[in-house]
Amino acid sequence: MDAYELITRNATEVVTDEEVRALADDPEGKRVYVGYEPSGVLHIGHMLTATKLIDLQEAGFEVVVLLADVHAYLNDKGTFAEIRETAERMRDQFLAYGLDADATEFVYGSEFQLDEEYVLDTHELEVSTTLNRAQRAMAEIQGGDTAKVSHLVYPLMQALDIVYLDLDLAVGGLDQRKVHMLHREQIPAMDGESDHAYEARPCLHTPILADLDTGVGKMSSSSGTTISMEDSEADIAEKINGAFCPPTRDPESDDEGNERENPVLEIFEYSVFPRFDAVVVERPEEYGGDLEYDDYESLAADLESGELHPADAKGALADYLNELIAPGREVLRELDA
Ligand code: IYR
Repeated sequence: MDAYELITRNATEVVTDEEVRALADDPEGKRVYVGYEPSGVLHIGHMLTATKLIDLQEAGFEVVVLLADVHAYLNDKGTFAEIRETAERMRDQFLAYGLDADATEFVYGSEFQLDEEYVLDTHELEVSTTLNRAQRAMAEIQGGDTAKVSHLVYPLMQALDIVYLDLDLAVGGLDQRKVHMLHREQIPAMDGESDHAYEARPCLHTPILADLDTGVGKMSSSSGTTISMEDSEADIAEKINGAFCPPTRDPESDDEGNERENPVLEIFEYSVFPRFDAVVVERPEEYGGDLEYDDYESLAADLESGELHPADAKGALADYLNELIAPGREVLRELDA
């Protein structure tokens, strides 16, 4: 796979394609990042963007993981001391998941976001951004029902992070899109206090997984079922077994199954196939024997045609996910020992 394919596979969108093509031409020394509000334990949403970071490392980029402690504080995720403690638990889990330790830089937001220049730049953005715009940028990120002043400062700081970390590409789930658009519009108009370049950077957005149990709406770490590094092999099997994964879908029918997403297929596509050369679905001889898939499309086609039964697909998915999660589970066990 060439660099452009590695960058864009499974990406919902890149902004702009032209800028990303230029990056793909020369990844050497270029910096890409994802920022995470520290939560202590990685869940499958973190793993999806981490898979993209692994793609980018394979393409030759330097990866920065921002442990966004100040942002988590602004989003009411606990006291600052609590957040710092949970952040420390995340680094080793990312490495256990497969990020290359030699090509990954972990940065805490508080290492630079409390510096005078950064704070003054935040204030400059506060002056130039309307309340309405900042609030809209936060719609899909904000925790809690009522917007606080902190929720308006949050996206402005995130827009600035891309400048202060000298990044060449900002990566995030599709829920980060409006913050990235704010970055692209507001940053080039800044006077700016620092020596960093106040230029808009390209952005890449990964899909958001559908709700595991229903396929309706988005999977969330705060409600519904999610899969995390803490899950045992049995937990994973049970959760995947209960996931929404309809058998064959008749494209002519308008039954509600056609309007739902299939989270089992999504996890195969975004988290499993990028990490394995092939997926083997084990079946007893009497049911046709093992099936082997070199790519996501052939597995999805077999599920659609009925050749692959949902129960067999789920069994295989649980096994592959467990293989991806097992090293992180071990890290958590050691941290808690
Ligand atoms: N908004 C992210 C956290 C975050 C991401 C980046 I990229 C930053 O520069 C700062 C914060 C979230 O929703 O988790």
